[in-house]
Amino acid sequence: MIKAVIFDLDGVITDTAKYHYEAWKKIADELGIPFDIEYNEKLKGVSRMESLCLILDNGPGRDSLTLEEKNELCERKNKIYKELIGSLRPSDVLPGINEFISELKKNHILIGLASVSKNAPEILNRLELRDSFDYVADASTVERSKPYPDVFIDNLINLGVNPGEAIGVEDAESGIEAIHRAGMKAVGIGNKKVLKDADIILSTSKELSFSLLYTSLEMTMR
Ligand code: B16
Ligand code: MG
Repeated sequence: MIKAVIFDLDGVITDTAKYHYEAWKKIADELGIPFDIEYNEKLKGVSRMESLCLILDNGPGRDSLTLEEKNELCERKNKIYKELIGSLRPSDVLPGINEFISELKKNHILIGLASVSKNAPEILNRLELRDSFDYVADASTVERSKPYPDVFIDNLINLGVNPGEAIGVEDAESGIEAIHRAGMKAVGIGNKKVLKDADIILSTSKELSFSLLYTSLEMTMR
């Protein structure tokens, strides 16, 4: 039986994934390291520092800079990113998300948020969405980023549901792995090749509906 739906933030609730990419692209260009949208898929859902290390892996390697230099680049990326999210407003919630959340509430389904971003609280405030979630797990409640399952497990514990009663919604390969490692079913939104391991793959958030989850996943859940 479905009792909870746990959402990723960046790239599912709002399109901040494109801002992460834009900010990292500036840093990669400065460093003279090749970086494109395809390589960016690896960065989705992983922590800020690990994102930088993945970019360095495509160039001189993650050990080519000192920790101090890496921290400085991470801070600079975050400054660029914060400028980009500064104009976020409620109309930037992706299509179909508000309707899907209302439908879940009508069906008494608990709603969680699983983001590893330190900027998650600010984004939720800007979107005026904080009160829509029964529980929010972010970088302040868990340390390890996706593909570790921690951010989803933290939700399960605080929402009081079993993994077999919850569904995770993600746009990142690392996020689908994290959902499965938490023992939950996964809905992927976006690139079918990248999200191939998800239990259901949708092209856009507009396609999300409770009846779709119910008919496609309920029978397979404990
Ligand atoms: P920050 P999510 C993740 O958020 C992003 O997908 C990932 O690109 C980013 O590096 C990570 O948060 C850390 O974000 O630099 O803002 O702390 O997808 O888990 O909502
Ligand atoms: Mg995401």
